[in-house]
Amino acid sequence: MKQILVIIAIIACICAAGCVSNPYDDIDWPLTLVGADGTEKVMSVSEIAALPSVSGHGYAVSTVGIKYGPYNITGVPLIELLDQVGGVHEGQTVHVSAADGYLWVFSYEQLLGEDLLCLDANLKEMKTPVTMTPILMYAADGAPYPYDDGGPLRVATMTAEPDVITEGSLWVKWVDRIEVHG
Ligand SMILES: Nc1nc2c(c(=O)[nH]1)N[C@H]1C(S)=C(S)[C@@H](COP(=O)(O)O)O[C@H]1N2
Ligand SMILES: [Mo]
Repeated sequence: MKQILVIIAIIACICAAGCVSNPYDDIDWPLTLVGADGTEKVMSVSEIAALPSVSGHGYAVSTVGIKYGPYNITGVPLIELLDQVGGVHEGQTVHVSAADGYLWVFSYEQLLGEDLLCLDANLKEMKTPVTMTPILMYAADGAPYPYDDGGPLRVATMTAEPDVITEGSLWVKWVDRIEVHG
């Protein structure tokens, strides 16, 4: 009798493990990374979600007013993601693009969080710079970032402190290619 219970318990564990699926496994969205020397690496959303991640505040203003957030956002810092293809160094730029043709170019300094515009609640430029990190976001408020909002992969400028509003134009939607130039 005991042996039967043990066998049932083992089968139950195997089934439970198979049922706890990763929400990113089903997302078919290949991202191509291109290094400065032309090295290409294609990554899936679940591979990106398995890299060391950071979380913080995400809040942005679009051309039509404040639109994003405040969210609690999660992603991989762009500077760390690009270590997959040889890294980014001083003097190089990073081109982030999407299938609709949108392209945003970040300088090396911006990837380190410098030279990025930050606004206060009244949309006035903040004189004291805050810590800002450009990330490739894949989750907001604990859930995969939805396609209709620009997911599954969107650039976001994450801040450590709340109530800092960043520029929506940097929040590239539907990111499918990131290239290091120079
Ligand atoms: N792929 C893509 N990302 C994009 C844009 C775009 O046209 N295409 N517009 C940018 C600009 S200028 C702003 S203000 C915000 C607007 O996002 P929304 O269209 O979701 O309001 O997304 C940014 N990211
Ligand atoms: Mo915009």
